[in-house]
Amino acid sequence: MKDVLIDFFAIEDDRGALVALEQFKNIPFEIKRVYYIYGNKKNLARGFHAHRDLQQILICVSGSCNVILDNGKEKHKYILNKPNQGLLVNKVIWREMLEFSDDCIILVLASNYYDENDYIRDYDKFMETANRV
Ligand code: T46
Repeated sequence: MKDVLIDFFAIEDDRGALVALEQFKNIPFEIKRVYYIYGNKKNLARGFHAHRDLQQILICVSGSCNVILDNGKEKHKYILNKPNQGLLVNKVIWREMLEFSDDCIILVLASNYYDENDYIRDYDKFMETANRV
């Protein structure tokens, strides 16, 4: 699994830093939905699913967390702890999010509207789909 961490340009000055996210510029898809996840319990993992078509970018804008990505052939653990870095999660990738810091806030940019039918929540079904793509 390569090229999934994207470093965003941060405009820094005496006041702090600013990162701008723009579709088809530093975000490789049309952004149709934005949501954020916060208040997570350190030991309660989230995710455990893949998406059939959805592409997303996860940005840990505060604190830190770990994300495991699995494409059916290999798994990789990413530490997200930089507000100017995004993790691109392509379609048909199993994801697990864990080890949240108390101040963790994950901002997610998504390529489509919420659709429960796009989720693959069963690992065996995910493997069948991953083996077909
Ligand atoms: C993903 C990871 C990173 C909605 O109603 N609208 C939404 O846009 C989303 C994302 C979720 N929901 C509902 C569905 C569930 O009843 O919110 C509840 C919690 O969602 P879920 O259990 O899927 O949360 P996570 O943290 O396991 O997964 C979420 C996204 O669902 C998923 O697409 O990739 O964050």
